[in-house]
Amino acid sequence: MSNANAELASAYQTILSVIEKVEPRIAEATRQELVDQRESLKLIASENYASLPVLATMGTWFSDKYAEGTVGHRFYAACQNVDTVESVAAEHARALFGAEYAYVQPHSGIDANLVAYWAILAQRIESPALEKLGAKTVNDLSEADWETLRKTFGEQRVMGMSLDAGGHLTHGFRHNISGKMFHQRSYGTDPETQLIDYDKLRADAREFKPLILIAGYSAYPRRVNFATMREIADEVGATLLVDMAHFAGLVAGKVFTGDEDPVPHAHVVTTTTHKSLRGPRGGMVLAKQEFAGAVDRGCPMVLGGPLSHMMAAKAVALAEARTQEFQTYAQNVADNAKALAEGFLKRGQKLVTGGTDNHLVLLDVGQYGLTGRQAESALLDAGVVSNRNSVPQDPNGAWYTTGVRLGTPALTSRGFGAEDFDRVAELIVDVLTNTSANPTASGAPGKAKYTIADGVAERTKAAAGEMLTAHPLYPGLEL
Ligand code: DSN
Repeated sequence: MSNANAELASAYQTILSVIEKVEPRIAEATRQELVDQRESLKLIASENYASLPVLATMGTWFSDKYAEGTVGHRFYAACQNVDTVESVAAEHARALFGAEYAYVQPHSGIDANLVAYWAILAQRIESPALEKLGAKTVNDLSEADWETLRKTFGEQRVMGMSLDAGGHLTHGFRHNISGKMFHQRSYGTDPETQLIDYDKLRADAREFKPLILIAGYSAYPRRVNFATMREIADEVGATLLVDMAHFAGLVAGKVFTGDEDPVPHAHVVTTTTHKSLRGPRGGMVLAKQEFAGAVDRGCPMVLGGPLSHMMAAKAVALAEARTQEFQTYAQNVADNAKALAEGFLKRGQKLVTGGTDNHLVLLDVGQYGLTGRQAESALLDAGVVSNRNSVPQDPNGAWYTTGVRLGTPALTSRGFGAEDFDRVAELIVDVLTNTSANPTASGAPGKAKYTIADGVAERTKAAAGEMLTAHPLYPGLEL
């Protein structure tokens, strides 16, 4: 990431002093958050550091404007500037990803997925039903036909990756609305290789016949063949939905191309904008033209008024992502993940799937007798911010887990390179080697309590501090 520009750095000082006069605790928390982010090794695979222009664009009076509807077709007056913002963001999204259609209103990833689900239901279920009944909209249906249609929505099936194989909550998990809206079946990974077994997936899809086949993940450290996923979807009459939230930056940066680029293959693609894509917190839907009209009904179908200030920031981030500099960044994210994985492997660590070819690694900490939660906490004590994550067939369940997920997008934004990530692996191994699970009162190992040997957290923080100082976050921004 380039240096913070000096004018913005001083603007942030002014902004904080103004906030301080209204609610000093918020000004203080904001300052402290910058200190904390600067002084830790941020390895949460879904986090990043947006540029100051992106951050600044979020804080404007566009926040004060209602604009339900779509460009040129709003339910509120005086939306001419929001129209500009939404059009520019969508234009950048289409050009960046080579998408036929882009909808930039979703507030988050789950919103983007809900928009996609309802758009697919509208296109695949509602439209044919209306046509059959000679109705234009649901308003034209009799009460009885409407009841039948409502029941038909509830009978649909989705198939996505299971949570413990690296899938996401919104892909049909029982504790998410997607698992309650749809009949759901998940596909896992091969027990030996921990990789997606496309033959098994195909056989399952043939049997289950989902309306929607979902590809995408939040903790699978490998690339997916979207051409094969589309072939399977076509074979069983499913619509292919790809959730690329985690790896959108690698698609934007042309690291994932051909069969690994979801956009040409999927009917609908969803994403967040704040992970590897390095934009503001938000979501987005890309779609083939046949789904455009249905996607546009995202508001009011499942969304409230668009967050115009966030759409503006998406436009700025997407413009940044259309540069050669961003392509270099994306390649570095993938190269650094490989360096991190190799750093672990040469130090005898166990990685889910044996490595990575995207932006994350999933470290199995079972060999230390630690849960993922203990490892996450011990690492945090040492200034390493990661998050615990299930491994396939996790013996410790989804709360304690046996894995720690580590991603390279954020530190790569600070300029960390392969050698730095090898050192990061060394530091993490040092912490884990020197951490032990505390027994509970009954003598069994506790799942949450742990002890780090004296001095280890301190030496890790000192070593991390040297790297962090060499790669400053928002240089020039002093609060
Ligand atoms: N919370 C995000 C992640 O960490 O992967 C996904 O929603």
